[in-house]
Amino acid sequence: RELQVAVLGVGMMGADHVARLYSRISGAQVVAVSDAFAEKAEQVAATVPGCRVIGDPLAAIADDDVDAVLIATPGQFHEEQVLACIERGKPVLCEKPLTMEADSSLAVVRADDEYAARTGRRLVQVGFMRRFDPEYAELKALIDAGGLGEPLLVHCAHRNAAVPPHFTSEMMVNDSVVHEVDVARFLLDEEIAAVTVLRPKTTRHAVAGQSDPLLVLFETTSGRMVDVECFVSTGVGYEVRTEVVGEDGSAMIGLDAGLVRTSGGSSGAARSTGIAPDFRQRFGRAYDIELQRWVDAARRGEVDGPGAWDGYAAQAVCAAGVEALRSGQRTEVRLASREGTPS
Ligand code: ISE
Repeated sequence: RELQVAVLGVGMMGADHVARLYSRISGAQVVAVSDAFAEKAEQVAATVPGCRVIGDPLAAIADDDVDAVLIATPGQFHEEQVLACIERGKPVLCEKPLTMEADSSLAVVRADDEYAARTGRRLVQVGFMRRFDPEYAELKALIDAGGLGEPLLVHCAHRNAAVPPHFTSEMMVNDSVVHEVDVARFLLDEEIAAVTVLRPKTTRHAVAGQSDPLLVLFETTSGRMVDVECFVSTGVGYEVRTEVVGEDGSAMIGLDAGLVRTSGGSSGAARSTGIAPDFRQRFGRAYDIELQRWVDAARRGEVDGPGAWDGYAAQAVCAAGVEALRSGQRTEVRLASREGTPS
């Protein structure tokens, strides 16, 4: 039968996923939604025929009609909800963060391991959608085919037009740079061993009291380096660029070079391309591919994307990143042993 999905949390991301599952993903049906704001849940449920509102997210996970769960609730609820999915043996796609701290993420890794040891099947996928973006996938394939020779450096830019007033520099690390953490681990196929965070001169558009932009440096276990410019109040648009520099060449993605338009005017002729306003446009295709593959894999009893370990490793690097931001010092990442956790 089609995969019967419950979506927990139908704010911006969750509502976007409900619409996606309903209109663009095959083999799945949204049968239940849950949200702390009952009115919001009713509103979203009304857009999908046959979709029920189940107020209590744990009851939605336990419901007999629900085969799989997509979690898009605020991060502090993820731990309890993901663990409940594992307990019920239900595949779960959890938006990042997997949980709020590295320790609790490690507990999820161990629970998923324990389930896999018993049943031969894993359940947890983390919503690092960039891995499904066609440009990132092409870059990864190029690296894996040896097209750049040995990769040595990665340069990243991650810019947002604006962020809400509660968005702190810690959140820049935990919510924004976390994507580059996953990209670096994905592209280079190794762990990040140390993090340094520098605070360049701050824009006058920064959230009061915060450092924006930040420059973040990752060192991998084999000594490669990844620099990340994270700038969340550019006033421009959503710009995500990644350039990998190898021994035998370099490759860059994220130039937004879709449609190139020429125009005239009093200030002179120009050639321009568009810039996505936010991640829903820039990574729309990535989300579609991510969800289609999640649904297909769940129906086969598999996970086909970043798993619990990737969620844990990202949390461990971000924890070191927040420490580095506060201290100004190079900070080593504390990572547990991966015993019993195959890649
Ligand atoms: C948000 O949570 C994301 O995941 C976006 O990709 C990122 O660009 C943004 O800064 C975060 O707030």
